[in-house]
Amino acid sequence: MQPYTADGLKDEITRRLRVDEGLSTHEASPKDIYYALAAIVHGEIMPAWKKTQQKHKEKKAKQVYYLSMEFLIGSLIKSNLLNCGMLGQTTEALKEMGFYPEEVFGQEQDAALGNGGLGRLAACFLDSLSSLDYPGHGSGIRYRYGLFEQRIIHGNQVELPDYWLKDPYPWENRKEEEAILIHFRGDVHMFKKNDGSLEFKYENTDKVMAVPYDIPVVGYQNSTVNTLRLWSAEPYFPLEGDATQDEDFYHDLEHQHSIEQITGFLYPDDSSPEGKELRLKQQYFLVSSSVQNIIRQFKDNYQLPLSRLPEKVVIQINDTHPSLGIPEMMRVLMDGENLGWDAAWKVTTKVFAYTNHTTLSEALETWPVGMMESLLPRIYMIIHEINERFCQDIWFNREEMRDQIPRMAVIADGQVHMARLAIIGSFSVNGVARIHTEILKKQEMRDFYVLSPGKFNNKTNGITHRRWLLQANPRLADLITEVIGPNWIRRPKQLISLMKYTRDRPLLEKFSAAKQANKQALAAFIHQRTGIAVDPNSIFDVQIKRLHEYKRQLLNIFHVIHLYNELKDNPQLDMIPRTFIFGAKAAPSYHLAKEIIKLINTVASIVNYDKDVKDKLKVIFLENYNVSLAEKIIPAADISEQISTASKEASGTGNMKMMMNGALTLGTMDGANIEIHDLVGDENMFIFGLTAEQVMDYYRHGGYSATEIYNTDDRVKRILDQLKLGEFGSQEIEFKDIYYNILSHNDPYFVLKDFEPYMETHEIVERTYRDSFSWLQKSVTNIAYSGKFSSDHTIQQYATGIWNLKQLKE
Ligand code: 4GP
Repeated sequence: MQPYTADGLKDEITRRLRVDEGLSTHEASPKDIYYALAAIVHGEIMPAWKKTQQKHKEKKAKQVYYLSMEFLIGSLIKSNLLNCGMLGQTTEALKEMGFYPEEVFGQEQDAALGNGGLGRLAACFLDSLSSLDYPGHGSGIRYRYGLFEQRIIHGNQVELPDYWLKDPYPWENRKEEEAILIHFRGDVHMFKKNDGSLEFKYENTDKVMAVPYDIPVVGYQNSTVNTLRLWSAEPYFPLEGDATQDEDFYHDLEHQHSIEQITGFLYPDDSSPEGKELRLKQQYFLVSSSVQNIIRQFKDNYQLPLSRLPEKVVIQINDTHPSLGIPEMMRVLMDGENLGWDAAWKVTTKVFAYTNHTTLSEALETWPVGMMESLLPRIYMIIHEINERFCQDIWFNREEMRDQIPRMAVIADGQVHMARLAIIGSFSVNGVARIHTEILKKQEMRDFYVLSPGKFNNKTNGITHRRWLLQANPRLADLITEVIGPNWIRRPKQLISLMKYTRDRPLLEKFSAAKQANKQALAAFIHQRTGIAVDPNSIFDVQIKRLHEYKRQLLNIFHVIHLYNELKDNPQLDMIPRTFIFGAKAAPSYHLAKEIIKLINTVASIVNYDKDVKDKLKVIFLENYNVSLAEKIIPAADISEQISTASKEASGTGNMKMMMNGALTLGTMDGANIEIHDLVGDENMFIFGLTAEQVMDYYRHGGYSATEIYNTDDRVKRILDQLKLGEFGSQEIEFKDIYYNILSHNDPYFVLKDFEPYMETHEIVERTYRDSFSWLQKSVTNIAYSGKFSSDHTIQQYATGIWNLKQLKE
């Protein structure tokens, strides 16, 4: 890629505006500028993209395909500019042209094609694959509507559709000529061939076209551009004169609409049977298009027999959602390519690898047999056969495990168990943080671990330091480069050299100044969004993540209520001003989570306007939390709240992002917090609360009483009574459901149990913050050790430990 100068860019933007839109720069809006800029960047990317594809073909290198129902890529303009080496010049050029760069970049709507951690991880992994020159691609769904847009109205979450494709999306290339035909339903016929083997043919299937849209995944200044291929469902129009097709049917508008629905929404509401079937359709749509595409590319690129597929292809499935890829691969190999069962199974089980992202039971997918059988008859037959053979194998070869068969069978209790299918059909099963993998091995997947211990491995998550530090926090990134030079950008572990400077006062002051400037910027943003003035000298205490009971936003807001109660009792209370910042979306059908959002907003509406509180306490709920908002908040965080009930958060990745930006973690010994703790120790983070062992012990043996705490801790009683009676502040809003959930269900996430240690730890936080030098040392220590959590490191581990993939340097 030829680097542009700022002047060159100005000329090119001006030229494009004139040629494409007939506009002068004076007439152009920020959106016009954005599109001109995106076209220039796309033009820069195209040749490198083509070259990367050629290189992969020529070198006949092994490829990884990352299959995921979610890719939470956010906005691409800045990261593409950064990775193309054009961000600095562009910023300069835009300013000189009289535009605010952030306003221009802000014209791009986030591609919110994911819900949270799992989807964002997939996006970070793609960035690292390209930046490290690995041949690795994403395969996902091009939802026309991404994750809903959240509005807060009278404190309540209201969901609006996220029509992110309203304006043209400049990064995608439609590849109609590479469309793939997908079959649903229909009749399966079995024939015996001359050699005695069986042949399967399908008739009367519902046919759907999967049309790929390719998005370039640009590596960091290395000319590698991989592909994120997103599939869109479109009606299939048979060729004219094909007498077997009923024209009227296929032109029926309702039918067309139902096909387009397949890729209509991310996560359709699955509370109704129809909705659930639509999700199953989405899953099969993704895997069928991906697997057929992979086989086609393999044939085109390698000219090898399919038995050698595992030498050239590995498919990583992101949670169980794409695990139908396993029977789909069997189907393609057997029915399409004439391999026998044993040969096909040998290939399949050497190609698939599975990552688990959660042990929450409600997330362990199962599908009713009836639904699977009618929607995907051939796939169901194959799953049935996989199950039979698996159960028989245990029965005959592992007699000591016979009793476990009902717990391990893929088909049991009238359901198809997707995690079991994923484990059986994969050569690798990994968790996403050390403790998570241990829990999988010892508990959730214990039987499978006993059966095949060698499959199980850990790959602790990571985040791309390019987006989350270099791009999101240029003040800090520039300062780091000033201190230790630029090598950390390609080798993030070199951030550790910052440890040499933790006693250098003048230098630490510079880190402090960068944080302060970021806090000022966020304060300005908050003011513009909410009209509330927050004090940039207060502690910015941040909890941003999906709203879930286990993540315990409730514990956080209980602490805020407690502080508020204290301030009401004693307005002279000596405390460092605090700003509590929340960002969270709740699943539309998750009532309690929405109540918690309402509670946070209610507390905010009281606290922020109470004269007694003055400026000591502010509560900010920023609506519509998404990737772009995270990029604004994270650089300004002082405290990173990672307070899940121990054992519940598989890893967390927000914890890594905030650590990398110099926030101190206030957290439980859960997920990757434990690995942060391994690195920085008790002195540089604030750990509190029950351990995973203790939590699991309570679940197993009981012995915890929430009511007892309610009856003995006056602070807790006061808060809960305020919720129940609606006596909170001057408002008459009751939060009885929260109250009863805690007391009648014995506080399933141990909010009350961890309340006391959480309060104490907050006091320690405050004392620590008063010593600004020591705080800065801790902050820089966190940044220094955060390189280990770059997704570059994680991807290296996947590449060597699971994928057996080589970097393709020039
Ligand atoms: C999330 C986990 O909750 C989080 O701990 C982890 O860091 C992230 O995956 C990436 O591995 N799970 C999901 C999900 O987002 O949908 O199950």
